[in-house]
Amino acid sequence: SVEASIPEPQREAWLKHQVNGFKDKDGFEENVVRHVETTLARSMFNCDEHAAYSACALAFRDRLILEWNRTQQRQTFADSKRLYYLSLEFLMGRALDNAMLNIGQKDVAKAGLAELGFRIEDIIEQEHDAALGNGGLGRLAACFLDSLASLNLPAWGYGLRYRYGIFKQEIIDGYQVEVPDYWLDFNPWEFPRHDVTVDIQFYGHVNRTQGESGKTTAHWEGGEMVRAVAFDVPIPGYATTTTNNLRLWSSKAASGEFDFQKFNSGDYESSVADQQRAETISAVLYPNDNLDRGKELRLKQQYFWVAASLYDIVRRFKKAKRAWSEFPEQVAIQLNDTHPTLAIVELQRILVDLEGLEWDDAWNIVVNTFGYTNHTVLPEALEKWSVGLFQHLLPRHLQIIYDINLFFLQTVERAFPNDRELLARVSIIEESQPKMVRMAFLAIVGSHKVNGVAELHSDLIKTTIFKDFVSIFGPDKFTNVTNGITPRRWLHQANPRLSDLIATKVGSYDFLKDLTKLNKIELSVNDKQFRKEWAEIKLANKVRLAKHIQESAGVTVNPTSLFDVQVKRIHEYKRQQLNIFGVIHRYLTLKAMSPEERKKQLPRVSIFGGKAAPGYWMAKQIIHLINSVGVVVNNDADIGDLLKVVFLEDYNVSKAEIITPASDISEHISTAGTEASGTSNMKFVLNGGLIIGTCDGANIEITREIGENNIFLFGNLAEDVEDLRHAHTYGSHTIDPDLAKVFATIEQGVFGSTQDFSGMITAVRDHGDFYLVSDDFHSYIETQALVDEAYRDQEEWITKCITSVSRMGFFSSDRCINEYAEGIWNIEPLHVERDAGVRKGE
Ligand code: B1H
Ligand code: IMP
Repeated sequence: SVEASIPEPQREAWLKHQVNGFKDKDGFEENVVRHVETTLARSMFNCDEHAAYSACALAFRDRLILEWNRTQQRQTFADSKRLYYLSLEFLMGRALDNAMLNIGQKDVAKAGLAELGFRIEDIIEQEHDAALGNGGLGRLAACFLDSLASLNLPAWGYGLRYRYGIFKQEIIDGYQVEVPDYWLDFNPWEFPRHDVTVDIQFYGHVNRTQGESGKTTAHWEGGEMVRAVAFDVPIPGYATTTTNNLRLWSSKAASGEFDFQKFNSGDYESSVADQQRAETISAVLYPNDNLDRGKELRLKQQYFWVAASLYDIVRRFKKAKRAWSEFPEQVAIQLNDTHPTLAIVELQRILVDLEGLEWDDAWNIVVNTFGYTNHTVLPEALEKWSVGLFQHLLPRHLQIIYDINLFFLQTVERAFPNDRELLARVSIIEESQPKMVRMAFLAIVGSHKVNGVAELHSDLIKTTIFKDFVSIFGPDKFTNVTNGITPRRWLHQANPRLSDLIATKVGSYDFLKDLTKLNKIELSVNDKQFRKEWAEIKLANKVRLAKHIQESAGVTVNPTSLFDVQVKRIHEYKRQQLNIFGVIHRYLTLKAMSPEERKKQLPRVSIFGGKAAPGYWMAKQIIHLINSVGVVVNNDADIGDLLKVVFLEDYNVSKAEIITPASDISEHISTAGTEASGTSNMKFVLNGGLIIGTCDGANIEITREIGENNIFLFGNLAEDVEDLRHAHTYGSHTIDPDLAKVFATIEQGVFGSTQDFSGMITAVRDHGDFYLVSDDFHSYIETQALVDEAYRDQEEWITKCITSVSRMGFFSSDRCINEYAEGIWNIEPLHVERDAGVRKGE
């Protein structure tokens, strides 16, 4: 048994004093009061809501860590294969509500807090979001952790513990202003492991020695060391005791002789400066979504995190004293985009340089261990690092990359003799000025599976950016795993009333574990009472959002208007500019009507939200235009409630939990072929909203599942984009006449300074309209008119919503994780039942 790993003489004492978490309301209250009075050193006389939150979180943390320990012990004991998910981003949001719901103790906490004088909603609101991510990629990683634990899969996440997460966005005079997000003041959800540290080397040089056998070994020497310290975040599964681990690394100075000498020689300041320099590595999340800027510090972050994680993974593997050849049977490592691609090189280095394996044996292990997920085809997001920077920062890794490339190109040459162009196209080293390392190519060569994140995207990578690699490795290396979302957070937690209503029809909450069970509600689509409650819940969610809009943006909106929502990172490819141009068109149309005619129009609230990367000028212009249009439209007496334009500041996970359940229609309108998947599209439909979108990413599969009648598709298709762009550049590009009127209005200064918005207009009119805004404008406007028409028929609209929700089962991240587990990782669930030992493979 697990207990047998405690030495016999001490076992009794340890087992006798085993701690258990609270079991009921009384136990919960006792825990909270104890934490208030001892851990927080407060009393009932000065326990404010934040202290109550802290104590409540600590009470839950105690429970989590006990289950965490049991899970880890059993996983260690069972010695089964584990998955390690390497991601530079984990956009977790708040933890308390999620922990209460997953453990199944929210009612207990609610009652307990009430007796202590607090409303649970107010307590939940106290928590600062854990925002260690930019957008979809980071949130996907968070959904995956929830599913991995809920499915009892042995898995760890590895990431960086940024001191500053994604910046807080303030809107001042219509402009985005970035404010640092210092979130670690009080974080009860992490456990510092000051005993789990790894020293990470940078810079230096490579020496070679020759052993007796004549074999040469490379030694990476000199340079500087930075220490990685582990912080563990417990991840509770839903309705299971499995509690997995997210290990985040924090950087600090490695106490070396060097520092000590400086210190002794009186150079105190510079020794402190070294300290700060080391801490800089994990100081801040790079705030770019779908953009690679090639900064040295970013490469340092990547190596620091990857090297610490691999050290930890290899250490754990070595504990079981197995042969190295068994490594891929014990360890699966998934690369969340190319950000952790150095892990491939680092594992090869560990095996060859430190463990003395032959190159080919090591390489076999490496390739069978790694899987790589591609999340984007946008050229500006594909990572490349200059050879010079590599040489400087990671000299040994550069050599290994060159060797990997050499052996790879040799196999290509054998299979496709005399095709020099092919060799140049697929080389991991781009022969440009300066030479660059192409990280995606390295990731493909070093992994056994490469996947895209939605069907269209997976097809596109096979036919465009990775086409040659399909010929080289064959099509089986490439696969699709369509993204998913966790229904625990995105339905049960964000929309509890809808979840409860669904449960009455499904007969239980089983749909939260098997989302395909949602299909049972389709039987009730004509049930009057059910429809009435459905509509009431949507309205209540809209009232709640209207209140939030009033408080945060100072705009009064009528909750019975159609709520039209586009919330996501601001990016030209996501086309918020198309949306706001459409809003201006609507405004002009309303203005041109007679008062009588206006009265017949359907009131709409256009809600925007999202952050622009701080250096992304065009994205910031888009935010400014949205706000400027809002000022004019919202104060136009002719318009009244017919149109309101709102920009919600600081869109994040906890705000998404308020916004998502309140939408009638949401916009997923990227230029076809640019949005790899999108995941908010799934969240909106799951919450009973419809979507307007292009034939892009997961929209296509959503359409297939819910039916064409339940979605508003428009615009050009991915297959036509290239020709259209070509025509813009080499043929004539006539702007859609309605769009031209919108431009003219902006240029007249109706929304303020014309200069501010000129870039957005010229991009479309004069610079080739790369994102096809004009090409899709007419179709967009027409389709928005269809949305109005459909919304007028509320009965039919509700039917569409219920039908859509009932068919969303496919988009659970549980389905998605099961596909990875079977098709890529080859891992199995490990049931954790307290006091009942381990059951494998159920
Ligand atoms: C996605 C990114 C991304 N794709 C580079 N790529 C980054 C690229 O910091 N960087 O350098 C950060 C993020 N993010 C998104 O991934 C896609 O755009 C979405 O379509 C997709 O749904 C999501 C999850 O797969
Ligand atoms: P690691 O795998 O050494 O990083 O340990 C992670 C966690 O697994 C520990 O904190 C323990 O909870 C558990 N664990 C590690 N080694 C053992 C063991 O020998 N027996 C039981 N549990 C273990």
